[in-house]
Amino acid sequence: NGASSPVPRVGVVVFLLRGKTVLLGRRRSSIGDSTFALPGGHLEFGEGFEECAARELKEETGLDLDKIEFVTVTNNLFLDEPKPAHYVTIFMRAVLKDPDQVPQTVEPDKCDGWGWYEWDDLPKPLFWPLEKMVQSGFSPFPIPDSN
Ligand code: 8DG
Ligand code: MG
Ligand code: MG
Repeated sequence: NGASSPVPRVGVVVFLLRGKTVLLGRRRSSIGDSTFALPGGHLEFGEGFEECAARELKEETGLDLDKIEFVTVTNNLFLDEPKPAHYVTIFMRAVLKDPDQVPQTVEPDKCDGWGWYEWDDLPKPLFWPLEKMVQSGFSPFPIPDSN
């Protein structure tokens, strides 16, 4: 299973919602370098989606999550990259356990820094899997319960 036989991998990423804003950071990676992306990473063997979301957020931002839930999944081909990749990306959403907790740049080699961005005024350029969702009219915010 080396470079000659690439396989699809599973990414788990999180819409961390705070008021009308979501947490984004500028990527440092061969894939999507310098674009704004959600925190998240690779699903590890034996892990649940919620578990992976909580672990990656802790590793990348120091933040603790609450109300973690599945939102949607997309299939993303990065075939024009120097190292072609294929990700099935699981999109979760969550809120902060402690609304006053501040994101830290724990992995400065992978992300320039985190910021809260209004959904109606997102930074550019977005990492294209996210850009594609925005273009389709997708919103990560839950529909308010009418009951
Ligand atoms: P790890 O070593 O911590 O497990 O992985 P990582 O270095 O944090 O992985 P990542 O690149 O941040 O995320 C894994 C893949 O998920 C990424 O290469 C492509 C896919 N992915 C998307 N959209 C997004 C997104 O908005 N943010 C992140 N972080 N990954 C995304 O398709
Ligand atoms: Mg990551
Ligand atoms: Mg990571």
